[in-house]
Amino acid sequence: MSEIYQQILNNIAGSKKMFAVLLDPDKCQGDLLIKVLSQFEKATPDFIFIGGSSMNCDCDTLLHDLKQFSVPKILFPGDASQFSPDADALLFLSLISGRNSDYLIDQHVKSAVEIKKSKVEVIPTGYILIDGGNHSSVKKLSKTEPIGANDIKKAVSTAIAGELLGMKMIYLEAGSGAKNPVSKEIIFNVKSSIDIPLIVGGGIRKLNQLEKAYVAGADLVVVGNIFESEAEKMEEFIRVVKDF
Ligand code: 1GP
Repeated sequence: MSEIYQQILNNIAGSKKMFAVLLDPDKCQGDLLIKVLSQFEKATPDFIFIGGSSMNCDCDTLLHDLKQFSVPKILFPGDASQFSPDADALLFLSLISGRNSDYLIDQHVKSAVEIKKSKVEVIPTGYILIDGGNHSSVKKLSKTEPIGANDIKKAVSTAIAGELLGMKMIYLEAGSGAKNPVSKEIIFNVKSSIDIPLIVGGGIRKLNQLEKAYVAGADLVVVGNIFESEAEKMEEFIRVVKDF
């Protein structure tokens, strides 16, 4: 079964840009959860990504809270413990910009049997951390160095390596709350070099940054941080994508 991946491919074939809201289960509780749910009543993104950076992040409860919405819920896990059989799909992320075996293959080995037994759609994704101008939690937790913000050559060859290894998508990540989102030059050059879908996220908090990422070649943009303080902005972000 690869329904969600097929949906992504179909959207790209139809020149439809996609938008995902990232929810961190550690934060999306209480008042914030109420605000998010009321936003989803007004407008829904193409996908809801769920994942966080803490070890005890409870994805199951948040998936349960979001059950009423038919939007596909995709796990974007910080580690193996964040797998939930209740999700629609899982980004099986390998941090190919880093050289820490834990995030290249070890977390995958830990969760493989449980994932295989479940009905969750698995989308192998090459995860590439690009310097976002501050210390991201991905950098801290993975203990890896990001690719330089202007190092187009390395970003491109890393993305191509991921594609050649059989990964089905590439995710260019500046880190949640990044000072600088991934540059349009990196997005454009990576997109031009691969034949698989391109996801971009990290530090996008304004509509013009969202538009820039799409114009440069992002197929799917992920935004999380800004909605934690300004959940009401979600509707206008979703409108931009629909009008794009
Ligand atoms: C982080 O790419 C996502 O993993 C989203 O980043 O939280 O900065 O929007 P923000």
